Amino acid sequence: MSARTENPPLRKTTRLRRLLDSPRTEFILEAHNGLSARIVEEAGFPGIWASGLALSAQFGVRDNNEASWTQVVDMLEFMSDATSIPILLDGDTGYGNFNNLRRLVQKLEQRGIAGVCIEDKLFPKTNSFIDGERQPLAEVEEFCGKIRAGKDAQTDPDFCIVARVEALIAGWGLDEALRRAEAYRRAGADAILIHSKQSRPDEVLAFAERWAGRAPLVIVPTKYYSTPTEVFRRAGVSLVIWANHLIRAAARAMQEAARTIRETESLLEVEDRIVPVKEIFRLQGAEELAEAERRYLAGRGRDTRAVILGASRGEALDGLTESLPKVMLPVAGKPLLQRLVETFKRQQVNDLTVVTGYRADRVQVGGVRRVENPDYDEHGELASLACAADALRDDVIVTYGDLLIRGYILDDLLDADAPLTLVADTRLPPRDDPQWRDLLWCTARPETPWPGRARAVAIQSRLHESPSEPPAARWIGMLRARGAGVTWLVESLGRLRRRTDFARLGLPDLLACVLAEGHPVEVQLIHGHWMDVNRAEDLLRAADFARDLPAEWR
Ligand code: SPV
Ligand code: MG
Repeated sequence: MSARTENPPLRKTTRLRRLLDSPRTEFILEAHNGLSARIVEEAGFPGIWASGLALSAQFGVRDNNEASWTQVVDMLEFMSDATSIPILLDGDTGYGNFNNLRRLVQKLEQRGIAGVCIEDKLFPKTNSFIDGERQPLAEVEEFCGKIRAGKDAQTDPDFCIVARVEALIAGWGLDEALRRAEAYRRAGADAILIHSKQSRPDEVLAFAERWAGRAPLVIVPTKYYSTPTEVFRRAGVSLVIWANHLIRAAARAMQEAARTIRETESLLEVEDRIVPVKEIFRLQGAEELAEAERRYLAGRGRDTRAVILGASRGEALDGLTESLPKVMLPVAGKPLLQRLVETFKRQQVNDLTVVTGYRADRVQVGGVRRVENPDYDEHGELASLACAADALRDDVIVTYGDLLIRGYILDDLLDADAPLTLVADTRLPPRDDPQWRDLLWCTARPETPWPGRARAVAIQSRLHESPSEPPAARWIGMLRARGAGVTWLVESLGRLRRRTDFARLGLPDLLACVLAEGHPVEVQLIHGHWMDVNRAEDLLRAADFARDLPAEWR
C-alpha cells in the first residue's frame, strides 16, 4: 500500500473511545511516570490509567491534591511522550469547579491525553479507601455542570470524560448511585465509573445489572481483587482498571533492594535480581538516539575506531625510557600518546584501544580502552596488534603510538573509502638514515605528490634487496581498514602467526603479506607534516612540531 492511501494511525482519543465502546471487557493498567507508562505499553495493555494515588505516591506526597494539577500534567506529558497508547487521567474532582475542569481539558488535549475521569467529591479530595464513608459528595447539579463544561471545552470529539460515582464509597446506597450515574450520563459523560471499597463485588454487580448498559461501565476492583475476571465480563463491564499495581510492585522491589544493599554493604546480592543498566537504557529509547545521531550528527562519534600500538620501550631513547614507555614521553609538556588521542578525539574517533606493554602502569591517558601485551619483550608489533584483535572489525585505523601528525592527514584518511589505505610520505629520508625504513613502492610515482593517491605494489620494513625502482614513499605507520580490508588484515595476521619468527614481525610484514595475496591497497600520499619519535634528538624536533601546530591543537 502506498503511503498516500495508508490510513493514519488512530488518535489516542479515538483509541480510548473504542476501548470504552468495545463489546468486550477491556483492561488498562496504572502507570505513574514515563518509565512505568512504557512498561505498561510493552506488556501489551491497550491503555494506561494515570492514577492519582500512584502519581502522588511517586512524588512522595498524599493523595489529597497535594501535588498541583500542573505538576500532574507535566508528568502526564512524559508518560504520553513515552508511549503510543491512550492515557486516561484520574483527574480527581477536576481540581476545582467547572472552570478549572475546562482549563484542565484544554491542557490535557494539548499534551496528548485521551480522557479524564472526574469523581463527584469535593476539592481537595481524599483517597476513597481512607475514611470513605465520612467523605462529602458534590451536589449532583454542580457536578453535572462540571461535566457539561468539560464536554463543551474539548475540541477533539473523541476526548472522553468518565464520571465517577462515589455514592457507594460514601455509603449513600445503590439507588443514589444509580440516580447520580444517570444524571451524569445525561450531562454528557462518556462512561460511568462505579467505585466500591467492599471486598466482594456484589454492590458493583448489582449496580451493573440495574445500569443495564446505558453507558459504558468502568470498574476498579482493587478491593474485590479475588473476583474472577469472568464475572466482570458476564456483568457487561466495559473497562477494568488495575489501578495501583505498578507503584506497589516498584515500592516492594525498591524496599528489598535498599534493605539488602544497606545490610550487606555490597551490590553482589542484588545485581542479579534487578534489571541491568542496559535494560534501563533500552526503556529510555537509547537505541533510537544512537540511530538519530548516525543520521543527524555526521562526523560526531564516528563508527571508525582506532588501535594505537604503544607497547615498546623505545630502546634507542636510552635512559629517557627507563621508567616510561616511549609513548608517554612528554613533548612540549604533553605525552605523545595524549597528543595522538586528542588528535583522534578531535576528529570524533572516540573508540580508541591502546596496546600497552613496557611499563604499562605508566600509561595514564583517559578516554581509551587499554589492552596489555604482557610479552612485549620478545613479541613485536604484530603480537601487540593481535592483543587488540577485538577491535579489528568493521572500520579501524591502526597506528604506531609515537606519531605526531597534522589534523588534515587523519581527516583525509577518514574520507578514504578503499578497503585498505596506508598513509605514506613522499619525502624520503637519506639512504644512510636509520629512518630509511617502511619503504613503499606504488603504481605511479606521483608528479604532484601532495595530495594524492596511489596503489601500493610492495612494502619493506628494511631495504633488504635492491629493487630496480627506488621506493616512492615511506609508510608513516598509520593505516585504515574497512570491511574486506579488515578481513585481509586479520587473515594475514593469522597466516603470519604460524611463522616461527612471528615475535619479530612488524606491521610492514603484515602489509607485505596482504599485498602478496593480491589484495588492492590504496596509498594516501602526503608530503611531510608528520613525525615519529625514535631518538633523543627527535624529541626536540617533536616539541618544535607541536609548537607549530594551530593553537587549539597544541
Ligand atoms: C486512583 O488510582 O488514584 C484511584 C482509584 O482513584 S482508588 O485509589 O481506588 O480510589
Ligand atoms: Mg484517585
